[in-house]
Amino acid sequence: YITRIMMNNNRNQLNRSLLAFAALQVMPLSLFAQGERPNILYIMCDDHAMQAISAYGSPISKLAPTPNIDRLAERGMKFNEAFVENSLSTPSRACLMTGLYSHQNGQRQLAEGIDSTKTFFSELLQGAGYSTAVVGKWHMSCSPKGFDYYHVLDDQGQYYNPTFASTGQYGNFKQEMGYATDLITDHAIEYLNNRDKNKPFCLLVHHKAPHRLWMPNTKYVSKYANVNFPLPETFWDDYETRGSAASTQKMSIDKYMEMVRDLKVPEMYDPSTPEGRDSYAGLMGEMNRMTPQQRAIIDAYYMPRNREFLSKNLTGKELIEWKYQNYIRDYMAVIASVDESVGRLLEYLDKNNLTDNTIIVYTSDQGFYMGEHGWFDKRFMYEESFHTPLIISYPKHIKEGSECNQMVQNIDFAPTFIDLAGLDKPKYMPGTSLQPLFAGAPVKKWRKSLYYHYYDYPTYHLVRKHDGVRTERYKLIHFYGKGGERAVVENKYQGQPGTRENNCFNALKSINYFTDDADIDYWELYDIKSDPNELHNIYGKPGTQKIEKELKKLLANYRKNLKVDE
Ligand code: SGN
Ligand code: CA
Repeated sequence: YITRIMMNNNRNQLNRSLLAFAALQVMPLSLFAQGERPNILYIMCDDHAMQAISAYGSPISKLAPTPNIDRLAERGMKFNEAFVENSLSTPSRACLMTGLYSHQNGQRQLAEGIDSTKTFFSELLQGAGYSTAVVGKWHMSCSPKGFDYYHVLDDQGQYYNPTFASTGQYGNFKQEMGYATDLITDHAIEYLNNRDKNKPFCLLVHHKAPHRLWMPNTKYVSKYANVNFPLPETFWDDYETRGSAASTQKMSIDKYMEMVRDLKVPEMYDPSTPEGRDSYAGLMGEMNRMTPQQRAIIDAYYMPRNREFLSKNLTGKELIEWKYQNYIRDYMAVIASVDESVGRLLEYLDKNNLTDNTIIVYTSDQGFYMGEHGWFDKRFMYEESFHTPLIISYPKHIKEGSECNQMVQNIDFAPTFIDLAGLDKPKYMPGTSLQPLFAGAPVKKWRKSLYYHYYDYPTYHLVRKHDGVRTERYKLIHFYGKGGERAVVENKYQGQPGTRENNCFNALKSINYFTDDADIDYWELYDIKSDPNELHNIYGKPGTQKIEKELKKLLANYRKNLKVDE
């Protein structure tokens, strides 16, 4: 592939020289002179919850620590209040690349959407003389742009022996042997070795892990077999004070975490229903990719476990708790590989004298439910999925072991990278460079609220559309929209035959997935400081009128200023 990079380099050389020349016009020369522009290593895992990073201290993470990610936190700054603007993969990635909210970049739902004419921050960095690369899960409905090198998975990617497409050959996916997290790390290191060393680099390492179906690597599959993870406080939430969306979702561990696919119990295959067949096909899709050697190790863990489980005939709460335990065991075993990957990358930077001039960002594309409220998956504006982990190390600029409690959001990444590259932020970007926060002291002029908007309904997990605002203390959420099939007209691609959105919609329709179809329009309000688990919706309660009015005004202002159209 070195030859391929070189060929590509020649082809693009003229273009890039022109861009670099253009960038020179806007770049402060002093930065060049002092050689201050740092390398950027951005590591983003898919669905990595804060609860699964021991630096954040959750009870489950203490039983399954992440020493390498913690090392990064010890070297740098842990952001305790980092959020996304739409808790879903493609929208988060579109936001990262464009620095725009979903309705501004077009990527509202999971499949089609990105307006690929928008400038990606990678193009700006490339034009400013950075060597740019992305490795791993790309998950956008356009090919990577603004990258000198890419080596990306097909769509969601696979855990075992996955397929990748490389620079200039997007769409031409070829299988490689190994485990996704290891392969992505190998390719990241290959890029670091082969890059143009006269330039600073910006490398995005996007892990597929720990996305559903949480398939561990052979060497870690039994790592937590004997660990009993404590249940989160809200595991048995009955959604009593909330509106209907919290009850009509399809992401509860109890009802919607699949025994066959998600929990790897193929013995429970039920061929008589479409759901049963899908679940089995989903599991086999991953299992059948394995080599006989890989498969033997995986089977040697799950088969005896399943025999014991089936012999017990668990029902009711015992069955739900079994599902929870084995979900967390697999998820944490998948994280063990992610943590190892971070260790390998840190070691590479150390060995190659790159640590001092590299800013490292560790984050996820959103938060995730690890059993809180009885759930898995994400999507809601409730804390667990609205939050995302964020740890940044930047030697000499960020004090070791520091923490930031000011609210940041994924709209801030592009402005931060643009700022680090010595460029001015394009005016149309709503986010803010995080650099002022690096000094460690509270920044007075920082934002005091955030806007969030989720659009991906009706589809998997059936989470209703909502938008809202969060301040340091309160959160106001507006749930809205037509129910079931009637919502399709509200979405740009879902009703258009031939689109992936439409195919997905039809597949779900054929299994009668859209059981919830009330039109909704209601509010929820939480006092996050006194009720961090958001169990008490206080909207409309006596004494809340003033704050409701203030927050509604704040939300209306966001919607007006950002030209939100639904
Ligand atoms: C897949 C998953 C869903 C998940 C979405 C979005 N189902 O559709 O559980 O919510 O991706 O995830 S699966 O059967 O394919 O595993 S995201 O991280 O890409 O946004
Ligand atoms: Ca994700």
